[in-house]
Amino acid sequence: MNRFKPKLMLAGLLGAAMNCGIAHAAGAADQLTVSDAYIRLAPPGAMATGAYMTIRNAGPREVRIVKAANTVSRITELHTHLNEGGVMKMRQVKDIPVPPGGETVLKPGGLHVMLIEMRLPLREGDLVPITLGLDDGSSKVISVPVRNPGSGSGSMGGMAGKKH
Ligand SMILES: [Cu+2]
Repeated sequence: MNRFKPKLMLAGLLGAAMNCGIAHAAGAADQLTVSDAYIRLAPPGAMATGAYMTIRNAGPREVRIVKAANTVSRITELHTHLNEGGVMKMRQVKDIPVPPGGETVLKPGGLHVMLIEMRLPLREGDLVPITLGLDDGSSKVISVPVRNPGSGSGSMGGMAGKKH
């Protein structure tokens, strides 16, 4: 009953369009590389913070990130910032597309992964696994360091959050 039949395997290859998914664990995740990822160290007591990164897609078709999860917050959402009458507001988005042969940059003031309702306080240097769920059902796990935007030579300067 469990005997492996090479003939079946060949038939499977020929009928790949129908059998796709069986031995296809990684999928679009294989095409993505993530660099410059970090989680912004939020002030003590903050209920939420953002994760930022550059996502490159080496594949021939658009890949959409449709969900995210992580180990340190109860809720993980995909967000963007919109300028509404001069006021920057965060808005949840249903997906984040990464163009074929191109990249999408998640950065402060733009797209980001939102970590909401922290389970534990983050410390600078912590590594947080974040799982990105893709539109083909595959997923990619990345290890993201916590960084303090106020320390070092921050690229953004300014908005350090010191004003009330
Ligand atoms: Cu947000």
